[in-house]
Amino acid sequence: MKRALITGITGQDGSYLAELLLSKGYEVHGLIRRSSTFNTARIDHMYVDPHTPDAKLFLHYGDLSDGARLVTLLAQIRPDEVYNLAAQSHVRVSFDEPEHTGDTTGIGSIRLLEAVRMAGLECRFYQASSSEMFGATPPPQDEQTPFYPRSPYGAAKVYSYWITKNYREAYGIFAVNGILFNHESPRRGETFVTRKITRAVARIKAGLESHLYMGNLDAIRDWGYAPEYVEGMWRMLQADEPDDYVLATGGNYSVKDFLTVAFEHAGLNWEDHVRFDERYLRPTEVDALIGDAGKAEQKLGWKATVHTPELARIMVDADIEALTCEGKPWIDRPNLVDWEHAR
Ligand code: NDP
Ligand code: GDR
Repeated sequence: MKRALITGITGQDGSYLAELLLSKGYEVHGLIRRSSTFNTARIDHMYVDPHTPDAKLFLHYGDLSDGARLVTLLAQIRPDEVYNLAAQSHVRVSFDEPEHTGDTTGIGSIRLLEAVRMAGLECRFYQASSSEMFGATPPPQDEQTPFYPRSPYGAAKVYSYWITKNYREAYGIFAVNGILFNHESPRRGETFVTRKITRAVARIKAGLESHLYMGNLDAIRDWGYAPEYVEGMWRMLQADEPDDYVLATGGNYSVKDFLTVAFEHAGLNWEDHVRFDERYLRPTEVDALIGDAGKAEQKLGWKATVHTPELARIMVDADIEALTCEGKPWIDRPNLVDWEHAR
């Protein structure tokens, strides 16, 4: 039985990846942060009491800012695969908290890589790199495209990208960068633009709200479906050689396009409901990200099948359903736990 450690297991991707690895028979360990409120809603449906003999999911307190804890944990767990998904992942917030973002999203990765080395492990290592690293470099972007980050978040991810590559070259660690373009789902954090829109559509449709305040509607993104992207992460670690890969759909949609599809799916017109608030603008914006995932298709057999319009409809349906299920645990919301239908 293979053993994996996921940092960021309570996030969108961490929760889908944990499901995927459990379904493949892995023993899964997750790093979680101590919080005064519960922060495990996305993984509660997978959790079974660790005292039961069939328990396969184990959670450990820790933080990417605490290097000593990472060494102890890695030495104790001795995973075959480490997925570093933890980060302060919000680009707008990274302008408010640049130092914290650098410490977590940047230096956090070297703490984890050092922990792998100090624990003397021969594990495979996945780094959650991002299309935000391309920033101002025009699309289409692929593995050869130069980086030009436009935020403290993007700059921190560039550091993590290079340090992952450096540890591969310097110490022979099987370490890979997955350069993932935006990927979304019903589990997406509520302040990212897609989920903000689909939640608002559901609430406006139900008569609970009438307006939605937003920033730059002209930004272009390549939005894919998160469950497919975690499959790509896993495939990168099963390859014969460590390498870096872009995962993307190749789609070209503006925030306005996403608004149009999402509101129309609920029989609404976005122009009746969306208002501008400059607080959602960024000091420097990334205008257009459109990925070329040809290498992943050729070498890993990975290809996105869910494109942005279908994704928007999946998310609107899930948010409408979530409103009717408010207060129920996630396991009772089929749209949130069943992603097989999209394959
Ligand atoms: P989320 O924001 O949903 O999840 C982030 C996770 O990191 C959460 O589990 C969070 O814990 C954890 N975390 C944050 N800070 C720390 C810390 N200091 N120590 C330990 N854990 C921490 O992100 P996604 O799931 O969307 O993304 C996963 C990774 O992929 C991130 O690194 C992100 O930057 C990157 N990425 C995401 C893309 C996307 O489109 N989703 C595209 C490209 C890259 P808690 O729940 O306690 O807050
Ligand atoms: P992004 O995602 O910055 O691409 O980073 P986000 O959804 O936050 O923004 C996408 C685009 O929408 C514009 N926008 C708004 N964004 C938010 N959040 N709220 C608004 O009200 C709003 N109005 C317009 C933004 O300006 C931007 O152009 C995500 C994160 O998941 C990163 O962690 C990841 O690395 C990248 O995707 C790839």
